[in-house]
Amino acid sequence: MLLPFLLYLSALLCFTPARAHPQCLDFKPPFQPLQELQFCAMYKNFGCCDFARDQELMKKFYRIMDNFDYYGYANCAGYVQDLLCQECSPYAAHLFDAEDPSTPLRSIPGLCPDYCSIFYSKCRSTIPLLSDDPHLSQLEHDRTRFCQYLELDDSDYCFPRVLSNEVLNKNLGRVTADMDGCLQLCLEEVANGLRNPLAMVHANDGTHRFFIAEQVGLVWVYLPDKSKLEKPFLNITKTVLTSPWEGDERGFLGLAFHPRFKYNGKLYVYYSVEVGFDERIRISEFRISASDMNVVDHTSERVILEIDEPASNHNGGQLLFADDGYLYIFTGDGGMAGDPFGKFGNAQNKSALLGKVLRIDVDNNEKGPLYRIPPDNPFVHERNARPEVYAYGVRNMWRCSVDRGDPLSREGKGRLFCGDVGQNKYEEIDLVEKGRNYGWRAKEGFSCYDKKLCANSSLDDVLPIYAYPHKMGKSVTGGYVYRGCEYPNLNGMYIFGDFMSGRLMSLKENRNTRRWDYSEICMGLGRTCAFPGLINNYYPYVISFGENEAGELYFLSTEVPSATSPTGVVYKMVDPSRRAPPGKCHYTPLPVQVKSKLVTFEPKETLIGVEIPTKRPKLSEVKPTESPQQTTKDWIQELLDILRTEDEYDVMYKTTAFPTTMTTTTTTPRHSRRGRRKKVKPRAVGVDSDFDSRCPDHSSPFLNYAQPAQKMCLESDRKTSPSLAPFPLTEGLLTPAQLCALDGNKHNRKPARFSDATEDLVLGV
Ligand SMILES: *[C@@H]1O[C@H](CO)[C@@H](O)[C@H](O)[C@H]1NC(C)=O
Ligand SMILES: *[C@@H]1O[C@H](CO)[C@@H](O)[C@H](O)[C@H]1NC(C)=O
Ligand SMILES: *[C@@H]1O[C@H](CO)[C@@H](O)[C@H](O)[C@H]1NC(C)=O
Ligand SMILES: [Ca+2]
Ligand SMILES: [Ca+2]
Repeated sequence: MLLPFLLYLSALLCFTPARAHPQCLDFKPPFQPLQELQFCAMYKNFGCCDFARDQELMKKFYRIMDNFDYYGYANCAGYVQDLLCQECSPYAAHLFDAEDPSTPLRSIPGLCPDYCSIFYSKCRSTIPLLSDDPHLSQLEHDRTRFCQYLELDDSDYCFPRVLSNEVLNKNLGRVTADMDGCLQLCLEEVANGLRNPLAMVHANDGTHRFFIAEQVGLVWVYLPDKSKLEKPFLNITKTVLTSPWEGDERGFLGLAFHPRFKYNGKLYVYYSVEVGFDERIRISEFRISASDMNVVDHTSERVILEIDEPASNHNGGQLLFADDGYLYIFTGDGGMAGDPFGKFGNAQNKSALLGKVLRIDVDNNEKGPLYRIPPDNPFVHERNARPEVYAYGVRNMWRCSVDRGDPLSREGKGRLFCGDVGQNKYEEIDLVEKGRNYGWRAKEGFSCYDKKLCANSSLDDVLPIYAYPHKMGKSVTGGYVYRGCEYPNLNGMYIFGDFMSGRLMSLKENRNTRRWDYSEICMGLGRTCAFPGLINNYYPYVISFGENEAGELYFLSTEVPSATSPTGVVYKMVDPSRRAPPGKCHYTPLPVQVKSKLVTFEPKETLIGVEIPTKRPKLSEVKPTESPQQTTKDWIQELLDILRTEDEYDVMYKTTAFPTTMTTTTTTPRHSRRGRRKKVKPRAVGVDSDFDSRCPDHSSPFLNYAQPAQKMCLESDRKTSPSLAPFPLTEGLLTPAQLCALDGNKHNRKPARFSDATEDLVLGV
């Protein structure tokens, strides 16, 4: 009984405007053409045609217009150009009913009735030249039925109204955001079945392989086509210290390939070990096997550095090579809570290797010491300071990355970003620079933690570029500045997440103010992610981020954060609003000699809560030339082939049916979807289109994975729920959406790794 009422209420509270969903005939987002279009100039800045396609359309136009005398030309040239060029519209898929691969494409774009009427009366003789749809030729003598046939179910998208629709055109080409400014991205599943996957790296050797590490001490090789090698790349499960405990921060924690791996075959790993009664972290060097480029030579291990760990938590774990070619090691403060070791903790103690960013030189270490100190390390001349120290005042940096810099200007290149996990109140993002003090334990985020140390004028610390309170998440997972090629809107955005809340976030530097602007990242609402192969939900324990060799961005999360639970998934970030122009991001991976068996990737996740209506009831009466069920062809390829063919309109229409390989349900009746949703595993998700956009209650992923059955968070709920009363931590008023988010967060409390939730309980801090 309650559910229909809530639905009704949500309908009252929210209004549902047309939600923009630009999409091209190849089922992908539109783009800015590399070379300006000459013929369909109205789509020269943003649309679905590149220069070559534009030229073809122009040729086709002249072929058609050759049939007309001067008056015919004068009357109809504009119409013919309009109709041909709608293929280049950013809404081409809507105009041609190509959003759903299972329904036939139109041969003429959907026209608004008034436009169609005039077109019909002036230029109907062009119809057989534009289309050989037999239906159209039957209707050639009946204007009303002709124009009915060309109408679109969704009249917002008909031509030319689509051009003047403000909602559809206002932010066209930019990242879609909801009313609260939450950026709506989508995901592509890349790998699954992983047990606490905590690193994804590439070897920078031109092969475009990616390597995924599991906490237990296994590293797997994946080829660019997502297939996985059955034989592990590295297996040190026997040596690695970890447990199935969901709060365990020990294990295989990081790996980094030498920048010249291609030539020297070296890689570095960071893991927990037990030596006698001591727990340590160990940084080791390995070499690739001489006989198999996809396997490490397990006998080649050389221990570069070992550090005693006084407690089982806060073990750091990031390893990376920065642009200077040195190896950076990010240690935790040792553990417990409040950095209790020594007089003022480890992090502020430069004689300790814990709570630091270390920098060492591992080149030319065949003879002599396994590593050297870079001569310009900041404290090499300071008495009692360890010369490895590069930066200090670190609590437990979990995931750091180097900015590749703007692809054109190189701006930002070499910056070192980290997420430093907080104690009781704040999580922070830092820009790590040489010799600087990152504050811990004097400070946590912007606030004082140890009042005495904090008041000391010699602290001279660097504040984070961003910090957030524990109402938003309790354990930051640092990410990357997006510098990939495929999604130009994301360039320069630092994208990161929170392990506990599952929140995805972004920072972008304002070039004028030099401040970092924050935007939350949500999963696309409604049909925003309704593209083949894309999904709008993920498991909430965001463990790590990764970049592939081309710079595309990924994150790794899991449903149950235990080193034995095979629920980890790797997701690729996708901007559904805009892609790079075709051909721009092309690369050819170097061949990989595979000796092990290959396991083909099988995606398990689906787009949920989105129904793609089967449109064009009128056309569905037309018998398809082949049944959707019987064919297993790759319909994208098929369509691309068709699009490449000369006189594509003719062929396009003949091929009326495409296999339904889309992951969405096209036939599930509305009312049953909620039932289905309840069964899905908890995950962060983009929301049903029928509880569309403007509802504050669906602005955050928390609501959705927290408890699907309770995910509605309405004004009325809030009033009756005392737990949602004012939140002390945040200055000013929270928006309803934020309140909802907090409420969702409340449902999601579970023990978790890399966080202090458990620690704070245990230690009562
Ligand atoms: C990893 O090595 C251990 C022995 O050290 C072995 O028992 C285990 O099966 C190996 N795992 C894989 C996936 O090969
Ligand atoms: C700093 O750390 C070193 C190495 O762990 C330790 O021996 C020393 O006592 C510490 N100093 C202080 C003041 O705590
Ligand atoms: C401030 O810090 C410096 C350097 O760590 C130390 O020598 C000094 O005693 C501190 N001052 C106070 C008042 O704690
Ligand atoms: Ca520790
Ligand atoms: Ca700090």
